[in-house]
Amino acid sequence: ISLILSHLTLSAFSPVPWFPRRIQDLDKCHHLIIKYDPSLDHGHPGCSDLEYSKRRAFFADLALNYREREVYRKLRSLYPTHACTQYLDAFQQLEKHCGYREDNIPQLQDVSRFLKERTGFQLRPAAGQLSARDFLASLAFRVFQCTQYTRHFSSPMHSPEPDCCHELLGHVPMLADKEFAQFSQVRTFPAGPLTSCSGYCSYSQLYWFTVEFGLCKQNGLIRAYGAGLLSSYGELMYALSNKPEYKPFDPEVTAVHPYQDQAFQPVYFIAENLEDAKVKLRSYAMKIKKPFALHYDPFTSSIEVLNTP
Ligand code: TIH
Ligand code: FE2
Repeated sequence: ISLILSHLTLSAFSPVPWFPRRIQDLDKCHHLIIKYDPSLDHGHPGCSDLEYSKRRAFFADLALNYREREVYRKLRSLYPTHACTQYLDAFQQLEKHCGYREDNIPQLQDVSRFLKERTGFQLRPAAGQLSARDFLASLAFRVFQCTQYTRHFSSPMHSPEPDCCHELLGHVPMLADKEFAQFSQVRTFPAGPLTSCSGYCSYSQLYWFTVEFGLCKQNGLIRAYGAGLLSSYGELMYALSNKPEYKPFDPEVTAVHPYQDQAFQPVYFIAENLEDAKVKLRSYAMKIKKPFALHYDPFTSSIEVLNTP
């Protein structure tokens, strides 16, 4: 007994230190010895060779980002029970035609071509997160602006900002659905050019609680269609856990609901279905008085101002 007790006391004071127990844990073993780092060690033969250092940094980045496959693997396991059917259908297509795989990062051009054929949406590389006005304006042309960098490796299951995991796993599958593509364009158009006018910021809120964090009913169950949920393992689990508050999607209420982007959402809005959400949004947008009317011509991909005061 005294042996067991001394063991218990010992382990209480010195718990087993962390060490990798599963092969996936190797993602956390990336501490580097900098002794021979060419940029720090003056005796290194490549010390003053900038090109060489850059190339080394490039490969170091690849190695550090290796865990991206973890984001893919974990999210993919949640989709069948958490994502809406539109998402699941498109995801299957993307795996078949677009190089969506655990060990591959799909290329912007390939995915853009895929979307263009299906729904007319195109992807465009963005240098970083854009203003709501610019972002929404591009949706009017069925152009989706994509960030190019990856989330920090210390937090693969949730990122406070969009990154390429969010664009590829969150937005792209939904943009491959015809109905949703129309939803994204109809609702925001002509929001872009108007978002800077006072009183029109409600479009950002509507975008946030639908395209980013929207939930919908499907066969009596709640499913996610918002990209911010579909790209975050942590928040996708949380959103369908019954812990947050749920409200029925109603543009009048949603448009004035404040949002925050640094943590999980305290409130989610549930749509009856995507068609219903689209109809409601359309009639909401029609009721808003606008200083000028706009018309989008899909043949020339341009916006015309119809009447100016
Ligand atoms: N939270 C999302 C993710 O982890 O993928 C990224 C974001 C979407 C919208 C704002 S931040
Ligand atoms: Fe997004």
